[in-house]
Amino acid sequence: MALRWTGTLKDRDVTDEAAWLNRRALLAGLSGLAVAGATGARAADAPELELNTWEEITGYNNFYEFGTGKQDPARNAGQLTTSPWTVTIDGLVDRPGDYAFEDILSKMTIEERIYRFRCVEAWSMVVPWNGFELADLLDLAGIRSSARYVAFETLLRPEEMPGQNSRVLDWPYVEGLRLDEALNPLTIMATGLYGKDIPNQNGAPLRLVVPWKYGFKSIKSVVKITLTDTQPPTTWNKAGPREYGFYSNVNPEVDHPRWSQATEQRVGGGLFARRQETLMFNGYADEVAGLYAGMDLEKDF
Ligand SMILES: Nc1nc2c(c(=O)[nH]1)N[C@H]1C(S)=C(S)[C@@H](COP(=O)(O)O)O[C@H]1N2
Ligand SMILES: [Mo]
Repeated sequence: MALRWTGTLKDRDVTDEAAWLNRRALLAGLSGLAVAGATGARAADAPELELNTWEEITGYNNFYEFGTGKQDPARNAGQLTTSPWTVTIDGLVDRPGDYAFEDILSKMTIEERIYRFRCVEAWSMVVPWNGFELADLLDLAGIRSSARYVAFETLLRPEEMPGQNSRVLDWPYVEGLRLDEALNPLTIMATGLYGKDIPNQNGAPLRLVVPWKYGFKSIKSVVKITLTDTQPPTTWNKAGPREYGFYSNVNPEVDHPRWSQATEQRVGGGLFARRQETLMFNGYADEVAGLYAGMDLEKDF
């Protein structure tokens, strides 16, 4: 793909946002390049995704470890120490162990992925992530044939994450995917935004991004990944099992018990901007609908 970066991000690859946007504008003019990915996902029919700005993406966040307000993460996450950082990969893998973030980076291919992002609260953005496929990281550890699910865990460090001193959620934040969801090429671990290192409020130094699921599945600041044979518990499902299912696929036809999921408000669209229609699987049905063939998506919400 024309928009692909190979190798890890070096200083020389980091451009300022303005230069980056100019490059994008140029490439967008070439048509069909707006969504770059291993699968060439949606390249033909979604060329006009309009990126949210750096300020929007890094100034309006959910990261309850730093407070429940949308501006709290940007205000409070600066104190988080993200280096050194280790990701423990264990469970049903051939090479369990502690993987240093820098070692992981040196082995991964960093790509740009422009994805729609849809929070269960019915706001949305379009985000230019940099990162690598989760499948490549799991390959490092060697997936055993008995593995069926992948469990993720966020850092637990209340000294630096003030929200963890409140009982608003069960800490550490945990999430999970079925193995085939985890291995889908759309599923990435993001390490950057707009070609820069991912800011703390967005989940530094690495966070999951699963673009066809509600945002809370995309767990931030991951320190542990465990391959299992049983469905792992997930934080929002524990907090409200009737409201937040394990799958949490974006679905305009299955409402949240307290609000409609048929439409969404784009962040930054302005107070009077029209709401836009929410797309099945957040617009990625061609790539992922097959994962759920035969399932009742109202029951397995
Ligand atoms: N560890 C952790 N991960 C998290 C959250 C959180 O509170 N803690 N919030 C989730 C929710 S609800 C959303 S919508 C996204 C927000 O990601 P963003 O701030 O990068 O837009 O992060 C998800 N990942
Ligand atoms: Mo969310």
